Amino acid sequence: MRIDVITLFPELFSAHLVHGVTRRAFEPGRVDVHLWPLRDFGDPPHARVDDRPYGGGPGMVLLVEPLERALAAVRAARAETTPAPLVSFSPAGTLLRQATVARFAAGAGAILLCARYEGIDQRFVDAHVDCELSIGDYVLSGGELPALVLLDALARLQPGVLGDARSHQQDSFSAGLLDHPHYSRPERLADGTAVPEELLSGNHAAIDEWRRRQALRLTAERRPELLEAARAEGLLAPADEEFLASRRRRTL
Ligand code: 4GY
Repeated sequence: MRIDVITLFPELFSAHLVHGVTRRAFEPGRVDVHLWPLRDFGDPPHARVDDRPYGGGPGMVLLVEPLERALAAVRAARAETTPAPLVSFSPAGTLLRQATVARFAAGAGAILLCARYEGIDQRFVDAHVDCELSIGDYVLSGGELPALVLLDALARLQPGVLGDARSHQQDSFSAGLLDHPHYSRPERLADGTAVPEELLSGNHAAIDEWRRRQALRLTAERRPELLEAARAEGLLAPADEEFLASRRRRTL
């Protein structure tokens, strides 16, 4: 898959592309990331990409024409049959969820537009942006971090990127539930706190059951709306419902 990124700060991406387990996703033949410095498409003589907002007020707005030149260059370089979606990031976008990430991972790629300042001239958004995404209810100073969030979530879904194919079938959300807690050595800390005994039994069925129940418990406690969605999607087995019902009886 090919991802093109239009940004005023391409250097913000390089560390992420070369470090960590996700680095392998960005090796040849996997997620092919192309960075397009928006400044290269700015208006002469000083490569201007922004100007003051009509109506007044603080800050600057990204200009339509540099954005259209950058987009045309990207579209030409992609030589697409079906045009990739142009994605921008703002708190006004649709909340990014694992299901959306999975849809992107199954597709042929995207063009990510990272805004800065007060945002993009709305005429460019209306004419060209296919999808606005939000990564949460807080205000950032640019679209680069949200683009990196999407890239990271996409990277770890690429076949062969996580060492063990099971690790993303079992993680949060793929089962519609939060992940169970994890423990490693030592079995007992200096202060006496121990690893749950179910995990030390060597009985894989008992371990799986304990982990499933922990995932159900954590999701019920922290994110009841996710549990409701998992139920509506038919992701809860009769044994899950029995466990949840027994917990409800205990807490009454
Ligand atoms: N939250 N989720 C977010 C954001 C800031 C456009 C420049 C967010 O996705 N993006 O806070 N973006 C951007 C918005 C102008 C600053």
